[in-house]
Parts: sequence; C-alpha cells; structure tokens
Amino acid sequence: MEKSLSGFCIIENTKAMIFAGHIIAGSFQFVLLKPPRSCQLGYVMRTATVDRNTKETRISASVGLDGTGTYDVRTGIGFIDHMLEQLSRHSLIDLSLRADGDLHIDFHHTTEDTGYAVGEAVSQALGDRAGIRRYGSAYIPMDETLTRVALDCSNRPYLVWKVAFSRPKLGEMDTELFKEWFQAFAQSAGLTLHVENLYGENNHHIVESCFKGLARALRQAIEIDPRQANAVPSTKGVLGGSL
Ligand SMILES: [Mn+2]
Repeated sequence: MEKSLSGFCIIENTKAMIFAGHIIAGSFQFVLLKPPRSCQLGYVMRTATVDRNTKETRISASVGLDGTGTYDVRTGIGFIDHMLEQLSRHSLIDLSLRADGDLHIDFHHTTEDTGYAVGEAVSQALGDRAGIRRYGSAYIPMDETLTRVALDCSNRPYLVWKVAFSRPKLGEMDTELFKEWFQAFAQSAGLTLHVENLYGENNHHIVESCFKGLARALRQAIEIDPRQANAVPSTKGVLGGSL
C-alpha cells in the first residue's frame, strides 16, 4: 500500500488497472467505479460531513464528491431545496442536508448558512485538492435564459456575481439572497467563482441556470484527472491556506 496518506495517490498502476486512494480525516475507503474500456479506476470516495450550529441556524451537511447525484435536502425553504437538488443532480455530488433555521425572521440566515455548510463539506472532502482538474466552466441555457459559470478550486475565495433580477421575490424567497448563498459557498468551498447571467427574462430560469452552471462547472473541476492523479494542480505545489 502507498505510504503517503494524504491526498489522492496512485497505489498500484498496472497495464490493466489504476488503483488510487484518497485519505479523508484519517480514514481510508476504497471503491471501484465502473471501469472505462481499457482500465479500471478505483477511487476512494471523497466524503465529508459538517455540522454547523449557531443561535440562528442548526445545519448538518454531508457530501459525496464521487457520487451519482442523489440527494436528500430539507432546509425549510422550498426554493432553496429545489436549487440544491439541482446542484446535486447536475454535479453528481451526493448531498444530504438538514437545516433548522430562524425562518420566523426571514430566509437570510438559513440561505447563507446552508451555503457555508455545503461549501465547507465540499472543501473538507477535497482534502489537499491533489489530483483534481481544478478548473471548470459551463454555459447553461434555460429557454430564453443563458448563464455562464467559471470556477477555480483555488482555495482563494472570490465571487464575481453579475446576475440581476427583475423581481424582488420568487415565491417567499428574496431574490437578493441568491448572491448571499453563492458568496457563502465560494468562501467556504475555497472557490474563485464567476457567475454571469448573459441574458434572460424569467427570474426562476435565471437563478436555476446559476445553480446548474455551478453544478456542471464543479463536476468538471473536482473530477480526478488520471494524467496527474497524485499531483496538486499548481506550480506552487499546494492549493491550501493563504497563497
Ligand atoms: Mn425550476
């Protein structure tokens, strides 16, 4: 077995198979995925669970980065549930989320804190970020709407949000809160995240295309690159801390 216990690493590499493992929080799990034609890729499932409790919200978030896009989401805000289900489904990140927040005040704390919790879980599951593709981008059309999302799993949190809504509310949800969710997610997941709605009229389409774009871009960026499965994709050699 491989001596290195940190990050993604090749532990055996033959003509027919590549086995690789990822150590998260000291535990080693090994799962074989369906093999592509000529080789089998074995990945340790990259998972993490985050419990985040404040006087405003109590949240438990679990993610599986090497999942199938299965989800079990209950935040008490129907629209956020709908968006996070899209995020899971289109990123193939398995997501289990429970949030119990101060919705009697408004949706602000619960929206923002679910972004922090899910982002933190993603960051923990990424570990030292070795082996990932790092960058991802997507154009997402929804009827009359088109949105572009580009991101870098840089661990240098930064959000560019060029998204305008023509209505203050979608159902009970304040549309201004969507930026808060993306800001929190970018911060805790350690993403440089650029989201731009290029055009669109329907506010539901506009925000949903942002979440789907995030999902698709994230799916690319967190995928293991078999050409450099044991390397941190940075000339600095690290993707962590304040760089
Ligand atoms: Mn929808």
